[in-house]
Amino acid sequence: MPKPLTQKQIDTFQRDGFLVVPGALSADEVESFGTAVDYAVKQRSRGDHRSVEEKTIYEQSFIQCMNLWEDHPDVRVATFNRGLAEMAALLLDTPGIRVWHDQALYKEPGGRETDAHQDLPFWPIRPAHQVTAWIPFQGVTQEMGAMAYLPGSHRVGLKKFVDITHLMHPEPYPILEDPAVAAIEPVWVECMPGDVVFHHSLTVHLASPNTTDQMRRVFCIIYFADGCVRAAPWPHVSVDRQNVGVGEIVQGEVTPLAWPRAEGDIPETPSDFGPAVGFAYSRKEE
Ligand SMILES: O=C(O)CCC(=O)C(=O)O
Repeated sequence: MPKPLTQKQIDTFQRDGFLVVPGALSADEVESFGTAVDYAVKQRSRGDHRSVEEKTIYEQSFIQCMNLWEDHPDVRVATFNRGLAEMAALLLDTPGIRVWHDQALYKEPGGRETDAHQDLPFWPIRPAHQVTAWIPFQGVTQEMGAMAYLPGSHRVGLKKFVDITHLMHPEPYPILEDPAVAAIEPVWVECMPGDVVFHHSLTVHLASPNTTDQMRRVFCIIYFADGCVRAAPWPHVSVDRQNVGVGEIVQGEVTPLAWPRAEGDIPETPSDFGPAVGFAYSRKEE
């Protein structure tokens, strides 16, 4: 089977810390994955009738619904899509890839920007072998909440926590002004349906506000190289739910292998999924 990425694309990702893959998904996949994620987001956010202005600063950036694969079998087909998982393996140059978690990031009309940040400081995992597939279900322009990336910022030795929730620090660390990256111009990426944008867990990235009257529908799959270990004791569902101790390999049914995986072999819902876990993933229960 031919590889889904060229060596040039892999080299670009390793140099820049992000890669746009035009037409990574077919029109049918965009349609069916989008319909499945729309439904799942609707289910998870049922009962939440707040306007954007009534939400917290973080919630104004997007409606975030994590681990939709667990309770929505139609989404599972997207999360464990073999083509995307193989791309992630090639980009991280590793034989095995697991899913850390998936998430919908739906930026509402009037939604604010996504503050510039790196992902890895949010996750207790090491080494820095993670990549996110950012999957838009419609074209995304800068008016709608396009992403921008600081090329090469994953290679400058920067690892700074930016509190994009604004809960601990009302003014999050201005990472764009950090001397390690201040000279790097952000590259804005507008995409078409079917495009998938991959970014490394240390790449500094941000997204513009949504000034249109349409929802920016985006789904993300976060992958990590099989063999990564838990880095720290602070809580995170992807390690706590499967009792991974500090220094232990992150593995189990909450973070299943996505590549290699046989065609049609899709993981089951983790055995601990139930009201307690489901509630944590729901924005509001009816
Ligand atoms: O989609 C966005 O607005 C932000 C996405 C992001 O930060 C991520 O995928 O790591």
